Amino acid sequence: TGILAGKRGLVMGVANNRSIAWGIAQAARQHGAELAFTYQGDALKKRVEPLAKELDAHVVGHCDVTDGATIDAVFDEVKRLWGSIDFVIHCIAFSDKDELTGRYVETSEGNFTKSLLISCYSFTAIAQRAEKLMNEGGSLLTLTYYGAEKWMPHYNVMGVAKAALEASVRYLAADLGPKNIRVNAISAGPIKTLAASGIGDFRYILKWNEYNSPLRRTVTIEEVGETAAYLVSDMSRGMTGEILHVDAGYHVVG
Ligand code: 0WD
Repeated sequence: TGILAGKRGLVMGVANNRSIAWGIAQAARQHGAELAFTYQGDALKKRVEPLAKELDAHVVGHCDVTDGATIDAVFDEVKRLWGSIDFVIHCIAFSDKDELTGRYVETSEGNFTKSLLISCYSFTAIAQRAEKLMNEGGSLLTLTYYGAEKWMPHYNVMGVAKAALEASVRYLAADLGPKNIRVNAISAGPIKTLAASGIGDFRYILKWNEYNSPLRRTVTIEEVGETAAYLVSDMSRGMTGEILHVDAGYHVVG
């Protein structure tokens, strides 16, 4: 039972038990979904396997989104396992840490290209594979941040990548809508994760959100998870191309 009973979904981007992807996976499982996980490299495999076990989830293999063959491989494995898929959760982003501090204007061409490839194009690359396994419709979900809409200190090239990611949510929604495949994003408030620890002055950003957001606090991966469960469930079946803020309301004041 639950709003996701009978639904099967792939979760990409679990690094550890602080990952937003993990909060989403837990909520999706609580609401009845059957899950599969990918991991990036052997180091994360050791972390992802026990977490997957906790949720009776499958582990469908290594996926580094800079290598399209590994994306094909995990979707082939999903096809072999389930035949079709109902939702995909994309929680993947990257920038060289050295460029998440100081000025955006210093961004190198190499890091710009790599950041956009991993943080933005990968969602489209995944949509291409998912579409083939979503004959009954489906739901694709990605994670973004307010730095896409407004300048934020140190977010730099990630802000530019997230702006492109948000635009791609709209283009993908238009392309895939006729097949009843919905495409949405959650714009999450700052949460202390491995990826966030690479952003300069992150603790200050957390404090700033605590003092200034309407709810006077930051959000948790559980809260992002619950909203994600809704967005990949039929309860949100009339929504696509949407960027939903789960940020304690910060976007209305920031
Ligand atoms: O405050 C935050 N933490 C927010 C995060 C606020 C708003 C949005 N987000 C976004 C992030 O930008 C990202 O898109 O949420 C998503 C998930 O991030 P997270 O949960 O904050 O971070 P983390 O637990 O580190 O997971 C991101 C993972 C990687 O972990 P590490 O830290 O090892 O880079 O993205 C994956 C990887 O598992 N990843 C890749 N996966 C496949 N191929 C690749 C890649 N090339 N690069 C990174």
